[in-house]
Amino acid sequence: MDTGEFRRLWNEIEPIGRADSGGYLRFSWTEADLELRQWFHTQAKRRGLRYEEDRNGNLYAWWDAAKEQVIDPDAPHPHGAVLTGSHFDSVPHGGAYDGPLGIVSGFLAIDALRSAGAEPKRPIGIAAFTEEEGGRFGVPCLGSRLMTGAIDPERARALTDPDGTTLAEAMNAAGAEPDLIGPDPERLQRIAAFIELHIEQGRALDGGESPVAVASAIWPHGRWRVTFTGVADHAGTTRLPDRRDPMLTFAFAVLAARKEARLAGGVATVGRVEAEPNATNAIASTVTAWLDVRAPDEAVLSEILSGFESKVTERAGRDGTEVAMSAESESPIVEFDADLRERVAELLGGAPVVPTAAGHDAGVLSAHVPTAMLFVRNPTGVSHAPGEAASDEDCAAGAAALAAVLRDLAC
Ligand code: HGY
Ligand code: MN
Ligand code: MN
Ligand code: MN
Repeated sequence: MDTGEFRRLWNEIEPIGRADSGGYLRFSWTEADLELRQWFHTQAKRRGLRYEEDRNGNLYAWWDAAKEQVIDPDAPHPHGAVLTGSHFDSVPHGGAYDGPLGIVSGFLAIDALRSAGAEPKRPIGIAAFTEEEGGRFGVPCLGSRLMTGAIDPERARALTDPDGTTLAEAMNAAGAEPDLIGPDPERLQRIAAFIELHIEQGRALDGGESPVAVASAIWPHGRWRVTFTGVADHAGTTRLPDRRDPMLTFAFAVLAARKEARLAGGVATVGRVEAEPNATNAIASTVTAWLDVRAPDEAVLSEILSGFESKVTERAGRDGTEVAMSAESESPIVEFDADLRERVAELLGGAPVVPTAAGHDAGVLSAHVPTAMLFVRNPTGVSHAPGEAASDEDCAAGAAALAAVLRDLAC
């Protein structure tokens, strides 16, 4: 594939939602998201693809088969579509490629298949899933979780963004219908395979021969809200022994998370924190922090969590504070479909097969549909930050690899 083709399409979305930091503010149901949705619609129309929005705000562009044929009668969904795609939304000041690369590559792959005269025997679709990062409402992969029934729609509607706006309010303001959100088993039943192309989020491919890898697994992971409660008081006149300062327990907790993760062999991060009343000259009354923990297996994940909880609870006792922990989202380990993974890796000339510690809609869908992922080389290894990178050549190679996979599975 010509790198110019990639660049021309990429240039169309590159400015949307870009901040002065060089990173992106593309949160679901905001102006930037609506602009990206419109762009998706335009791309579908431009190619004569059938555009569709599902009950959960996920978008699709379908290249329907002239006459659907059963390719593999033993496959779980013999008449189903081959779906590709990813997400538009970003974390605050996230990179350009995380998500949108998979959607742009879907359109480029369909263009390449058409230029080559390929004809689908089953529908090929491109999806744009909503709120994959949980960057606005806290729960990652919200669009795919709703679709697969992995989250209660009532709970989803009530999720709030940092300004206190609920998902229901945000959808209403954007002209969408929050009353309709929820499981969509019939749609899921019509998908035979899902292939998500994504920027690689570490340096697994840097310095190697291949610009593209195939995913083997996703580490189990989750997000927990940790609330530290103490007593607000004067920063000058309150004697140290009289304080019940939740900031102290919080500080200990950040170090404990790191230590437990290091000892057990996983990773833990506190990347977001809010303090009340948030005054320089007052001891805080409450500190709320969000803990992100990931590990190569479920046993290591629970070891980190239980170690963290017991150390922090013990420390809270000494600080005269209270600590409460609640899971906001949990994502079990994902082992991608072995047959599909081998088929894809072989088709791509023995592409490297690597695990990842990042979550994806592909992970959520993999519990229902044979799923595979392609990763495009990232020379900086940075992600969820403006330094995320990929060369145009590697992006074009990724789209060509995706085209080969779609052709193999659907044509
Ligand atoms: O891995 C993540 O943080 C998100 O689910 N993409
Ligand atoms: Mn991400
Ligand atoms: Mn992503
Ligand atoms: Mn005063």
